[in-house]
Amino acid sequence: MIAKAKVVNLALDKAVPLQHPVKIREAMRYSLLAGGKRVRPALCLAACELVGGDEETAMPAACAVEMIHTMSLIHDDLPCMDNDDLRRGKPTNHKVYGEDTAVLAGDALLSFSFEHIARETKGVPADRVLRVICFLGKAVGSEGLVAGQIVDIASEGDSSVGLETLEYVHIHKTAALLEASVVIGAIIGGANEEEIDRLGRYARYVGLLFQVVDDILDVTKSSAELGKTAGKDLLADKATYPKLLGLERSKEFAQNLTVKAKEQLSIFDQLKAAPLLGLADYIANRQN
Ligand code: GRG
Repeated sequence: MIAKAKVVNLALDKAVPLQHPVKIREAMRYSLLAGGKRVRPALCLAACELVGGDEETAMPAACAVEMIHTMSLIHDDLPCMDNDDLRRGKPTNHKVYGEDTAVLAGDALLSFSFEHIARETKGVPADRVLRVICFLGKAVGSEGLVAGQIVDIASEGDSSVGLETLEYVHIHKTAALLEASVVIGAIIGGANEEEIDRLGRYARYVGLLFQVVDDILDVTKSSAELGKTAGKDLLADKATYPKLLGLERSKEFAQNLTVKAKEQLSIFDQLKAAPLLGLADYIANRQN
């Protein structure tokens, strides 16, 4: 993860140089280079390498998924959405550059991500690049991230939200981009249909796992902090797995998802699949 994050950071820095008009480029770079675990690019590169491709070929696509992830965070933090002041330990984009520029920085990152794949992916047949662009577009738009976000907004404060809606939100808001990251890496690397299918299912399990772990961490972290602070219930108006299933069953669910994710990789050489197997464990055991 650390090695992959380093090369991805260098590639992102190079992909979005500071140029005229400086204000928008600064705002794009501010959020893009603000840290972050780089899970999505790491998944993209690892999937490409697993099916026999090399890191360099998938790097433009890996950068693109991080650009899309970053723009979704910029927009998610806006006053009209979650209205957050901090992201990745720094003031949010709109707090630094203003709402107008933050909206535009998100828009610019989104459109540039597709341009970057189309322009910079080298040595891959054009039909594969086209498939990558289609898959990614679908994962981000109103059948993917945007669908998850709109259903999430609509369910805010609704105490009748159940497991089905919760899963819909997570599959679209989080798993869709993780799935796209893995699948486009695999397509670029020359995977066959069964490999693409297995890797897609692996990523959907990992995506859901990501959110279940997030919900568990919210509970365990906020209760650990309760002793120190007045501690308000951070999850008061939001459906979460611990709320709907209880903490213990949520932990069991997370364990099952980890097992299922790893099972999808059984068709691959286990040594070559080690990075993706490890990534599933990393996400299951992460502490932030
Ligand atoms: C995509 C066109 C378009 C618009 C955006 C606002 C929005 C629509 C969607 C919200 C998407 C969102 C914020 C999903 C949550 C994703 C998530 C799990 C974020 C945290 O990811 P980490 O932990 O973060 O990988 P770092 O900072 O490590 O990258």
